[in-house]
Amino acid sequence: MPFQSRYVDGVSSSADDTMVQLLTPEGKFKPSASAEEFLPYFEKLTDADYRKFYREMVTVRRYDTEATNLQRQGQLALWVPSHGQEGAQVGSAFATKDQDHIFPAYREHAIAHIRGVDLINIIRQFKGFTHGGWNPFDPKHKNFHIYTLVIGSHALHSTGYAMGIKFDGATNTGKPDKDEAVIVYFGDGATSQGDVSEAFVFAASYQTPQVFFIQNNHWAISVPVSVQARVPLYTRGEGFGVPGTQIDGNDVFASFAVTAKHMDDARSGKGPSLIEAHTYRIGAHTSSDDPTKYRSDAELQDWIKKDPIARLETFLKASGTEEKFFAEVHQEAADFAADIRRRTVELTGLDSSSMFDSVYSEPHVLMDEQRQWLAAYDASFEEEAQA
Ligand SMILES: Cc1ncc(C[n+]2csc(CCOP(=O)(O)OP(=O)(O)O)c2C)c(N)n1
Ligand SMILES: [Mg+2]
Repeated sequence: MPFQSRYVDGVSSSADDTMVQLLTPEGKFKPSASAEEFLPYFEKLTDADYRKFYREMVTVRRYDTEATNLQRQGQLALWVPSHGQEGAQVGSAFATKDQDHIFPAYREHAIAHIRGVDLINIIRQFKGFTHGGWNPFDPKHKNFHIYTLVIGSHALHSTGYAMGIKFDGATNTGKPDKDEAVIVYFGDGATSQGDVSEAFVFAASYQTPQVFFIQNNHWAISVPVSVQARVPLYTRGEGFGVPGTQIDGNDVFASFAVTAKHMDDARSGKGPSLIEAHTYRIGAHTSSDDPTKYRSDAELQDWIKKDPIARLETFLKASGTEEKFFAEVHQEAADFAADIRRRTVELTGLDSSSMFDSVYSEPHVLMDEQRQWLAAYDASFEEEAQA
């Protein structure tokens, strides 16, 4: 008899009853039984932290809308929207410490912002005006590594980096404020890549200080998660020796509390672990995709009801936050987006010879030859024009 997929409805499912949730989709604070071990982390948060989470989610969603519009207006070659995934991203990013290293895929705009990366850098990338990196070309500015579009490959990079941290003795030193760990973000589809399985093997063998954070947004372009996985993804690591927790990824509190504990465990020598955050990509896969071709409106509407921002807003209002706060946050977000728009239009491209600059860390004879060849080639057009 074929093994029955536990992603039951063939398209999206659903969560196990072990899923950790603190804030219900209706915005009620009602921790699930499975949340108990994570509650001490939530209890460290203050009202100011709740508002900070809200501000970040609203700001990055507004930024994402602006970037989508800029792409449609011909300013960007491509855009990868993050709309809907702000709860998973904001909660987990606030659970990292400055000394931790983050390995993103390509949709982690909120995480970049929380780490202090100026978001014009992401725009620059999707405008094709960089060879990678941030501020403007540093591949690990704020310990936020480069966006990686080769699906799953950065799982191996992150595990290699975490092995390095361990060999350097920079983790589990007994000084929690100094101990380093790694967190790597990838999607449900990426779990089908061999690189991710290999990363699990090495992480378990070397007991690396790291967390694998899967944003299960239920689709890998047009392929549903039920095709990628016959078992819930949080159990995918078990056979490798990488234990996992499943969370409601649209619950920013669950994302914070669970990631904080997993990262603390990683920093204190308890080895690698995995988090599967159930969330949903509300927009298209990228600006080149049309999701109406493969998913139903009913499914989309169902997930819109679970929106991470709306539920925190309900919670904040019920706990006495004044209207003025929400109005201010939305105004700030609009100003932020307007500033991004202005700076996007002002960005200038790179000189084509810059492609040779970052291939090797030191001058290289082959790069010099190719640079000269390109210069002569470019000059030949000028000669042609004058002839
Ligand atoms: C190695 C590789 N194969 C295929 C692709 C094409 N591709 C780009 S995104 C994507 C789907 C990824 O889905 P998932 O990991 O769930 O991440 P999501 O985009 O949903 O956040 C694919 C197949 C690629 N970029 N790299
Ligand atoms: Mg996906």
